[in-house]
Amino acid sequence: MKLSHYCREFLKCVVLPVGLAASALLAGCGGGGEESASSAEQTGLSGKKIGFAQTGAESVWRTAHTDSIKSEAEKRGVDLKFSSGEGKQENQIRAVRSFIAQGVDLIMIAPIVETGWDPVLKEAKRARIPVVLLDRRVDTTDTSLFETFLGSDFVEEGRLAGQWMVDNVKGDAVKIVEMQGTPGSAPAIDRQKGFVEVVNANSRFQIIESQSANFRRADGKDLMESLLKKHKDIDVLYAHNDDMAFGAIQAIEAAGLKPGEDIVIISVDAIKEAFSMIIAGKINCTVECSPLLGPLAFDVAEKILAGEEVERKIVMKDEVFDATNAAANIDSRMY
Ligand code: GYE
Repeated sequence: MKLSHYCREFLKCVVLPVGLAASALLAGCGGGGEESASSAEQTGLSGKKIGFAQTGAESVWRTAHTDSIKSEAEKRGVDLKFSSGEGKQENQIRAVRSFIAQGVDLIMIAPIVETGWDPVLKEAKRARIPVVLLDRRVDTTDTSLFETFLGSDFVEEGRLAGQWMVDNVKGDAVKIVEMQGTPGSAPAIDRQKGFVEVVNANSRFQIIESQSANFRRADGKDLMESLLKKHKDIDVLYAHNDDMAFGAIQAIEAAGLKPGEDIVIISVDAIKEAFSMIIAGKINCTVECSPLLGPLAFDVAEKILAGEEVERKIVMKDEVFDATNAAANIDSRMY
């Protein structure tokens, strides 16, 4: 019964067309302003201490993710202890230890990289503090160290990006440069994996270079500058997030080339600015990854603290945007 109730909420939130997904997350899953604040089901977290160890503020996506968690915590009267890791795992681990020392009721972590979490997760388990993994997963053999993972399927995002390319980019010897996210992070590893899977199955395509620009706009610009110097014949840029693609676009334009025409640009996140870029013809495709995890994250936290069972993995449904649907969806983008 508990589970099926949860599944209903989950379906409302997740298995919806993307244009509606963000509003469904907010309206359908208990993020709905005054109504949610006053409904009995939403008061369970009032006064609870929840620690959230965020990665940092590397991208527009990340800022939207932070805002979603903070605003939802406020709506529900949660005493949120927020910590930004500023791009460093050691800062995140220190934050988790301090949450444990403060005796929080639950800990949320958006783990910057996949490995190296076991010791601190064991400390949380010993202190009987449940852990929810938000957005990025960890690499551990002991899955009892966290209650659930809530986020997107990054391998599938990589596949969607690759499939869009196969369906839309013509030519027999298409040369691709890949701009990876933070080394060792789940989205960088998985977005590469899914994309490479599709490329390897299509002999028309070849990845000629793959380097990290850390999910950051400035790094994307620098990396693209050096790639343009090195390769005169880049056909496609696949960037693991929109911010890096925006930086790359500046470098492409500075080199006298037309982004979106001379070089096809495919990225991930689907932030509002990427929709404008698609409409302007500078980005060809962006694969969605929703940062609006706050309402669902606190629904899950509430259930865990009430002793209810939750799904071990809660996966958001992502869609693909390009010139065929960007204009129709830009106004409903919330980030
Ligand atoms: O794509 C990127 C951010 O983990 C899904 O992190 C997230 C990624 C997102 O910095 O913009």
